[in-house]
Amino acid sequence: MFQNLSDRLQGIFKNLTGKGRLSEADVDAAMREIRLALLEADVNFQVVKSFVAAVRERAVGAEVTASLTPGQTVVGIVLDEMTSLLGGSNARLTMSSRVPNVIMLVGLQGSGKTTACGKLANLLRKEGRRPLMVACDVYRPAAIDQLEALGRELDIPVYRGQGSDPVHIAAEGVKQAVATMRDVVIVDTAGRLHIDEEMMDEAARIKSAVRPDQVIMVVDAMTGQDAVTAASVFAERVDFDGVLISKLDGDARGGAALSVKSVTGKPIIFASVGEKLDALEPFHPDRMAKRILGMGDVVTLIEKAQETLDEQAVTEAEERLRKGDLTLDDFLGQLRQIKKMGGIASLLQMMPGAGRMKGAVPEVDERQLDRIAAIIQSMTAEERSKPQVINGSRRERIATGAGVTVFDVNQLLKQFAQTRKLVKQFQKQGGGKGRGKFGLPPGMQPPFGM
Ligand SMILES: Nc1nc2c(ncn2[C@@H]2O[C@H](COP(=O)(O)OP(=O)(O)OP(=O)(O)O)[C@@H](O)[C@H]2O)c(=O)[nH]1
Ligand SMILES: [Mg+2]
Repeated sequence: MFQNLSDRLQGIFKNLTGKGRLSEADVDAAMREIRLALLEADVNFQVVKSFVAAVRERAVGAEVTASLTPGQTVVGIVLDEMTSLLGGSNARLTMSSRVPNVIMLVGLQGSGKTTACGKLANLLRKEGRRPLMVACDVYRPAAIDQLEALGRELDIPVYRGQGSDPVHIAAEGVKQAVATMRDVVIVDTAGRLHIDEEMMDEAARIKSAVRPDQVIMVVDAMTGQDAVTAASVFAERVDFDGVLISKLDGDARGGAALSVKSVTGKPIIFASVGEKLDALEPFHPDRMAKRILGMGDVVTLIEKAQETLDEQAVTEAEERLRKGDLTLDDFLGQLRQIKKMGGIASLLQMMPGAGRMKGAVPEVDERQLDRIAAIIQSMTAEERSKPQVINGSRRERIATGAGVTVFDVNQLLKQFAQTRKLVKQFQKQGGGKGRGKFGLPPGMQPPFGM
């Protein structure tokens, strides 16, 4: 999959990571090569441009860490940006509580809609659903036969309806599902060679007749830019919810997969990786990026270094704590750790005894954490380490910078002062051992109740 692109990028990285130091010229040369490799993979020009710009900007401002060479740092940034190019987090099929749910597949001719219909039905059945496939490609009798053959192979019913009006067949298909107790309907539609008015009009009419929970655009990974253009026209005219990228098992260049999210704004939900009926899987942007960059080992190394970095920060904070001089930066660090671990609510759930206190566990507004972070981030380095310098006019500036009121800033500073006092007392009492996981003494938490 994406073999060419993968080989090219790996070559570039080998060059980069082999060097102990990176000059700006090294970075520039690597960026030029990455740009070329992406263009050759048929990634959309604009997408390439902003991708390279983003990587370059981060690479220039990147912190140099002891555990990674500059080259490895750059590779880490490329991985990160490529993951977000592919959609960032995993997108899921979202369906309503209505019965039956309706999923409609659209796409250009030969993109793999009918096959995807069977694969999706198969996947959903594995999740305990009872699918019905509806054949709305009335232009080629062979298309209906094809879906019926898939249905027989999978032992999943197919509704073929009567007449030649796909809108009517789709609507009747939904009724059929109700009558036969099927809880999810998958509508296969006709594709055309090019996106045209007629095709989009028909898709729009089927859509308004059956009101699908999800419209999925099937995009052939082998076709590159054309498919992405078609998808973006479709997004404007008919609108869809997500992409199923097909034929990823072939020697696709990668352009379609890498461009479609940026160009259409719609996430890739599924990847089809073969002709067999079980060759459909949820799409994971992070795994795909790693695969393209072909770098299991390097990735592990980078992730490890990241962890050490966090550990280092925690140890440093603990050191300061022991001396009793907690800074606002430490505070921010604690907040970030908490967020990373899934937020306060999930953290509280993990605490011993939390189960017994059901209902007593306070509802914490996670947005408060963001607000506190915003306030601290609006402070200068000096203000963070010596909050006592924060006078009235500084408070106003910080409040404006963070988009909060001066009252909020005052509250945070007050809570921080109290916390610091507590820490000092705690230290005097001979505490310091048995510190909480986050460097704060047990029972002490950041001031999220401000
Ligand atoms: N290798 C591979 N082949 C696929 C995949 N998905 C579909 N195909 C093949 O692509 C061809 C077209 O698939 P169809 O499902 O008929 O495509 P379609 O979009 O329904 O086509 P029309 O109905 O003509 O618009 C078939 O030969 C499929 O076997 C895939 O993920 N991998
Ligand atoms: Mg078809």
